Amino acid sequence: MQDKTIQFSKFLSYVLRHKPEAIALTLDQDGWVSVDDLLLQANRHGKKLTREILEYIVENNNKKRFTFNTEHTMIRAAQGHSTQQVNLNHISQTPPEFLYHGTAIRFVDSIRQQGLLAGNRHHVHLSDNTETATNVGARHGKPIVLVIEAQKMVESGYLFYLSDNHVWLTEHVPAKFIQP
Ligand code: HQG
Repeated sequence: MQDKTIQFSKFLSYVLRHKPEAIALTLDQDGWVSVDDLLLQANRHGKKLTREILEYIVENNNKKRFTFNTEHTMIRAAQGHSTQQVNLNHISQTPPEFLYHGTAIRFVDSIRQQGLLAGNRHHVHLSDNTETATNVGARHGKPIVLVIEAQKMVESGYLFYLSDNHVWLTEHVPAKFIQP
């Protein structure tokens, strides 16, 4: 099951975050799509995805990347969208005093100049613990964890959101809120 689910999980990230149109899916503004439609279109496009595999992935995905509604009739990606179809209506939340952003050492000079940019994603992703941030940074190279003065950002009017899977999101982190 494991290998197969990693492949399906990547496929789900692709269609639920980035390119729903690749399998003729339309997501609603909050990222939801009906499970029936997803299974139908996936299978029409050659992916032998079943309800059972979907249940397994949503439950066991290491980062809880996908969420069902309570009836398990709808599914969405918790965060990480780039498709213009979605504009997640996250409720803004008060973050802890500090949040952490893991990145690769080679990006630091640019980040210190421009601040943290969302890039292709809709938001900058932050963690409430350094361990997660280190793992996120290590995806890009030798990791370094930047400390973000989240509370000071709030005092300056910046908004923060918490995704279904506990990733802190904000649109931009100006360099002055990144600790030296
Ligand atoms: C960097 C994974 C230069 C930024 C993880 C990062 C996370 C800059 C990279 C989620 C910059 C973007 C997001 C600037 C930002 N100059 N580099 N001004 N501003 N960067 O993958 O935060 O597996 O888009 O530091 O667990 O690494 O997708 O963002 O290194 O939660 O579920 O540009 O992705 O989750 O890389 O990761 P990414 P990220 P999933």
